[in-house]
Amino acid sequence: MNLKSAELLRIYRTMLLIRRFEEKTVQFFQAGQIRGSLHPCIGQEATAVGACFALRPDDTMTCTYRGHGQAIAKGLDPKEAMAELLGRRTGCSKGKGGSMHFTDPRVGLLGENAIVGAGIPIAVGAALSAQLDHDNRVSLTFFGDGAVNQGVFHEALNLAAIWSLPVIFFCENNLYSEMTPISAMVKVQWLADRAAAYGMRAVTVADAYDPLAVYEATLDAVTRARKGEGPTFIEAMTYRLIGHMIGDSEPYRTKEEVAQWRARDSIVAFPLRLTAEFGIPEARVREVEAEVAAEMDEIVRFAQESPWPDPAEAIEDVYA
Ligand SMILES: Cc1ncc(C[n+]2csc(CCOP(=O)(O)OP(=O)(O)O)c2C)c(N)n1
Ligand SMILES: [Mg+2]
Repeated sequence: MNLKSAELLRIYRTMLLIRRFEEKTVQFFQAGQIRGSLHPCIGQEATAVGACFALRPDDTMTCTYRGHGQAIAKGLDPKEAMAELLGRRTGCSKGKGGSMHFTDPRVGLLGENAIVGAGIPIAVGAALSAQLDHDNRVSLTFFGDGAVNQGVFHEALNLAAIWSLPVIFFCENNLYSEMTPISAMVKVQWLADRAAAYGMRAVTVADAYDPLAVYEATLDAVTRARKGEGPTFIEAMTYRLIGHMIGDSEPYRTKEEVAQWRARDSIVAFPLRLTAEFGIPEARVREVEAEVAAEMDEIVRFAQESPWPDPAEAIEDVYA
């Protein structure tokens, strides 16, 4: 691992910002200020940040309805993300997309997607365009363990393998698909085995609460893809620390199981590691935390002070 202190702190800063951002979205949702449904990524910050840290700004990415953190890690302005959630005109989708439809082509964010598995073929298409353009870009798609039984998952993986496309299939295996445990959906132990069956490289990150392990696995996949060595499937073992969505009373898992993962929370563990393992002074870590708090105030102020869209704008940017 040859990351410099500044890079390690940037990883922590982004993870912490995402955690604080998501906590704020929960508050706004409970106060009735965010409409629709909300699927926070609390607990899964290390996958979002570790993976996106290995990407260039011009690389493309797709993700799911649990994608606020991934979008921010890819470079989406968190002010525009919060404004989008509050339905404001300054939001990344002009306030018309909401929580599950963050999109920003300026940072390679080709979109969140509410349909399970639907971002996967879009990412394969982006990888094909990168291959045809010879521009060395890669494409990464985040999806959950629940997506691996969708037909399009298999079609997309096969196509990417036979055409050696520069795509990274990033599966966040958080052990549940909504309220269904993975053991009730899949007979194999490792989802990576499915991808290997299509003839691509497939790896499992056993501890995807460690952003550096995620980064290393992704960087390796990205390096291979840029060299023309084709796709990689990454299965990242992670866990969401709160319900599937706000309103989920979590009857399908035990408090003990959640507590075990909470004890390993990367937002707590990683800053301790920065000091103990990498020798970064604690004062620097505290500075980063203060910066994040100040940035969050600014994000909330920007979103709340932003104008509402005019009803006449409702059908602008709609393709039919
Ligand atoms: C095609 C399709 N089927 C069903 C749903 C309903 N649904 C929404 S989220 C979800 C669970 C997906 O779980 P997973 O892929 O593991 O992602 P996670 O929520 O755990 O991040 C389901 C079944 C949907 N959105 N799209
Ligand atoms: Mg899941």
